[in-house]
Amino acid sequence: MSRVVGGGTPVWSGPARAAFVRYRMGQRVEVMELREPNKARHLEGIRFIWRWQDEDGGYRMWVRITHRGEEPIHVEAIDVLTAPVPHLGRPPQSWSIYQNGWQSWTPTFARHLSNGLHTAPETPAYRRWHQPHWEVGTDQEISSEWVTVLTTTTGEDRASVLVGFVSADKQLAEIRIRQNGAELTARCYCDDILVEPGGSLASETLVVRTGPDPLSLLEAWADEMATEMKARVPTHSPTGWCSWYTFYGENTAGNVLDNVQAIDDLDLPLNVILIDDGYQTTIGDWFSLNEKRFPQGMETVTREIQAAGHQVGIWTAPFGAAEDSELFRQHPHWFLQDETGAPTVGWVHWGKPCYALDCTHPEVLDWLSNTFRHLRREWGIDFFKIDFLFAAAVPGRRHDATATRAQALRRGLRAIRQAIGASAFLLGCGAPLGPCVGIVDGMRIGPDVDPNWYPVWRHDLSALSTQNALRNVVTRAPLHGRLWANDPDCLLVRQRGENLDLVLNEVRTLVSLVTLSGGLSLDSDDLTAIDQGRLKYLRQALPPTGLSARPLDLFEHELPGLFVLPVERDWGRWWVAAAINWGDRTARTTIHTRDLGLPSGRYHVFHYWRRRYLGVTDDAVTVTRHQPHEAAVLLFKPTSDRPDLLTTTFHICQGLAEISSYQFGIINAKSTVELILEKPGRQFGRVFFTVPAGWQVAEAQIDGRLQAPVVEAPHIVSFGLTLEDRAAVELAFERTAC
Ligand code: 9PG
Repeated sequence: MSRVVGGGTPVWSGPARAAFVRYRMGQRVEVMELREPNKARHLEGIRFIWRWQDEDGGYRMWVRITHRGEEPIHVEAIDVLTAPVPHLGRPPQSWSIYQNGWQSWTPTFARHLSNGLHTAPETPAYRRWHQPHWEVGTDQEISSEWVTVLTTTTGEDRASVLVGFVSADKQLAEIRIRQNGAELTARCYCDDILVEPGGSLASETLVVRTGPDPLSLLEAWADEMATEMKARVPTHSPTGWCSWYTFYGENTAGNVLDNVQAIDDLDLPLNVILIDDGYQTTIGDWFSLNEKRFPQGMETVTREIQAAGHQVGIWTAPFGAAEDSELFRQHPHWFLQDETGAPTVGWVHWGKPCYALDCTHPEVLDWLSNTFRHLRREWGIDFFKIDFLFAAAVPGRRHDATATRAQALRRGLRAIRQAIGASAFLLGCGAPLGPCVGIVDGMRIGPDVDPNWYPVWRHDLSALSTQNALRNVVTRAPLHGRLWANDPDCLLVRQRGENLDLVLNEVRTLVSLVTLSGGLSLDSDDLTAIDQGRLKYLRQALPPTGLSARPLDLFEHELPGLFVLPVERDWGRWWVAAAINWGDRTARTTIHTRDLGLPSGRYHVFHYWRRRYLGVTDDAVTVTRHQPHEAAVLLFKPTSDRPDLLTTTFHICQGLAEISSYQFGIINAKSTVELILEKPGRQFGRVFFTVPAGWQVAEAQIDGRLQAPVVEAPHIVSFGLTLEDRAAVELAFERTAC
């Protein structure tokens, strides 16, 4: 059987592990079994080889088929590895398993085996949206797309194993776990593609890695996939405004331009103006505008947005066409077909069936090129949100019988990327994750946010709801900055009322987790009517830092409660930790510094949203009255024996985004701290300083004007200031007379 040696590599020997290739020759189904690595087997002129490389801390493997026979074959699937699950030293009941969803909106979490199987709604519509193999019917296996990590619960002897594909451009691939955790299969779906004599086929590349910490394994896997797939990671996470979550498809040119005006009046650092779903007459006819809403055409609108200094973004769902579209009427042969030859429904868009385009058809690729070239050149679009991408990868009969669904999707994506050029930003949405790596710049990683915390009209983990959106923001955080920039979906900060049912704590949680995740930062409020008291939350989220927090208890809780951003600057080191109360009751939450990954030592603790200094700890801190759905954002900063900056309230990351310069000086009994804060717009906030025993503030100047400190607690002072683009804070401290 298999075992993990000293937390090291699993040892599989003899018949315990194998690879399988399932294919069809005529009507005959064959299963080729490969038990010996690196040794070819031949059958009817077809050569099969299971490549296997031992690597430091694991393995790398793939299967290759070379067809030198006479008769064409159809390949159904390649199991790159079937093996007993490695022993992790503890019984399977105590394991937790990462289950990655298929596409952007599919729920993702780590679940304990003892909690049973997570079951998603078994409706045909759900399966079509969220499961890559929706025709196969229900099964009782755990499946995780492209990658999984299995781990024992925390402890000294924690052992974890990652099984994951590091390439994803050839087949859709997943890891399946059967028999209560006893056996696993890493499978590449070849979709019955045709391999002609003379042809060949390779599976995706699988790695197996072991180590103590499951989160680090997942991060390292994402790094490896990024290298293998040449991921595009933008240097800065985009900011912007999106029309969807206020106007919901009823957005007019007037709404959009009024919001552009409001953004400029309020001096908000929101760059991209994203015109979401609703400007077009129907899915597929992207140049046929809804005349009531966009009477002057799109070019006038985009020109005005650009004249105001913004980039223009547009939403499309490029791989489908509604049944009432001209595209479908004129080109019925451009669509995927089912066995009866009828067009395949990709998805149902707000009640309207949309057929799935066949991205292996050259005319479809030409149409995609022309469409996106026009959007880029004539409309002047810089930012493309391409949605419902899974439609290109639904099962169906394709023009090119040698292309898998993953390849079809990738051909469609590549046509779009080539048409818009490397400088435009491409955001995937409703997208099967793997095949998008290397082509998109950004990726929606969760279900839609919503004016409601819990789903209102469909109760499952993929339904529109802020809680569902935030689950994936946290559980898919390891992908950010590695495979692309994560899009956590939009910020909503408007006041509670008709258009928003979130209470203040829930708004703060949305803003906190989105900001700590470091990805795209798009607001979707009607900014022409925004309350000043709410605008401040948006300002504290901007700009995005680009750095993501880590879900430290990802493998302990399906809804992780500790999302921690470690920060290191040449002038200091601190941690911003969101402790999330997902429950519906007020709680008392104790957080141990060792669970945050802090080196042992003494730390100042600051409660960001309550603006309260909680004192010094070398062990734990307790959040009393931790409200339902509240993310308590806590700063941990090492204590020091000299006066120092503690924090600022201008940004949730507390110094990472807004401090552009920090100078410290010490001469004899005097020390000075000089800070420059920089942030667009006008905002009020405070800066906090620690003043250790033996020191006192001698003089403080804000933008050259003397200001007296406010004593917040023993050894903690603060200064209030209005930051308008830039502010200078200069402090002199002196020794107290003993
Ligand atoms: C526009 C929207 C927004 C949003 C996208 C996508 O029917 N549904 O369940 C459903 C779910 C999500 C959804 C649309 C429909 O959202 O994620 O940001 O662009 O399309 O239609």
